[in-house]
Amino acid sequence: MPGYAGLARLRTGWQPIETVVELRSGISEPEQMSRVTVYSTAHCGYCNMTKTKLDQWDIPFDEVRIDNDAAAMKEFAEITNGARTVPQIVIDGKPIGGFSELTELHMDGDLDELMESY
Ligand SMILES: N[C@@H](CCC(=O)N[C@@H](CS)C(=O)NCC(=O)O)C(=O)O
Repeated sequence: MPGYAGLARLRTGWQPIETVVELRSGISEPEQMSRVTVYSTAHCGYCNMTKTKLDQWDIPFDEVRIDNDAAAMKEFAEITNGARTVPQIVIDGKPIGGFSELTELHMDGDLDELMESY
């Protein structure tokens, strides 16, 4: 999945980042969004590993490409409280960290628990 700067991949396909900001603030239909969002850039190995793992675990996710796009960067900075690396993974609006934190959550069984709860 290549991904495009300034776009986010939602259930409805690749959308402008502004759509994500609107969805997150409740302006549009929240059901268009997955519970998991991966903030990524191009040529990021950890981002690719994250997406591969989520696919393997059958966890649907949206993807927001933050490179070369001010609106996407702003959204990223706000939701992750100024994280310095990608990927950053957000579940139900809560930032959980990067690839390492995601795999730790999975190994501890906490990711399954988190995804089962709603
Ligand atoms: N421990 C982090 C590592 C992520 C990481 O190093 N990402 C690279 C891109 S693949 C990055 O953001 N590098 C920029 C930097 O370190 O400033 C994780 O597990 O997500």
